[in-house]
Amino acid sequence: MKAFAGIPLLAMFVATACAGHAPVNVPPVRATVTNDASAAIPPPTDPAALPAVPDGDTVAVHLVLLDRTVAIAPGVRYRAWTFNGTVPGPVIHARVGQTVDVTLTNRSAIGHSIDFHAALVPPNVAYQTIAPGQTLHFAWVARYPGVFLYHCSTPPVLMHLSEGMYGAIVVDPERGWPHGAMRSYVLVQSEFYTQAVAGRPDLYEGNFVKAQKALPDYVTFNGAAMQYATNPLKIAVDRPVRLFVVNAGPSHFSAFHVVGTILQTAYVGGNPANALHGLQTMAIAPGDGAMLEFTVQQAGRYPFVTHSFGDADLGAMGAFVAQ
Ligand SMILES: [Cu+2]
Repeated sequence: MKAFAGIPLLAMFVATACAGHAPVNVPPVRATVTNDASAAIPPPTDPAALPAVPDGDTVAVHLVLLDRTVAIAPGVRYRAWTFNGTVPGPVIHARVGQTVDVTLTNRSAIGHSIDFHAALVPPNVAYQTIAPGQTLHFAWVARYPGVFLYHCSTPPVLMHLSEGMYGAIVVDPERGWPHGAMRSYVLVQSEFYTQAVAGRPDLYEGNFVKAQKALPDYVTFNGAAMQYATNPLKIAVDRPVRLFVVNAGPSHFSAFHVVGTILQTAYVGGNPANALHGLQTMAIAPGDGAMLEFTVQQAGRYPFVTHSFGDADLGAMGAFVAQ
């Protein structure tokens, strides 16, 4: 060891073992809980739009847990548990190397939590359940690029997911995506398991037995059945399109397919290291995401579906219109 005099053996081992992986000097994640729920509710955002990555080293994420009635299909209102009042919750956008500074405030009726699939943290510290009236704060550093799910992980997780507690977090590679900037859309696929609220013909609530059997009444993109079949997303001829797709489940796989085109590049997990080429359909597991690129050569209407067609029939169907 004489040649390495002055370098502690353990530090050498750690540096060698971790080469090419997560950095060695990661500070421990600490969480604080305060008895204060006075935080303002951030305004709703377009669920299909990817917001800009904030400048600087820190992405401040403010999420307020709220019980809200949301529209999940035409004429169907659903009593949901939400992040910031919408299902899915807001799209979060960060870049590798940035610190994601999370403030979670519980203004709902029961305990909830948040689990970021993009984070490397001890779940018992960061993903702890907070009671109504409390605020949780913790921060983590984005280490891996990709398209990730975030969700409430309070037991039973199946119930909190089926009630609507999920969203997408996109982490850009440090030097941006391969193939440069493109028109982008975010799509979160998810299932709803419902039963009518007694005496309220247009109002529904969750049905846990249906959720356990994975027999949904609706399967949606961005929380509302068929919404993009009615109001298609605009794309342009000969201009590449980038989709950030998250499957929130809770239980069904997505077989994501755009009719009339081929996915030129598909990135498993949304990580540029996991590139596939020339796909007809991308399999996206519950709790996973993908980044997909395609280009159309002619004006027209290009439907997108999950090719698990039972689920498409329940609402997981939309369209792009190219001009
Ligand atoms: Cu919850």
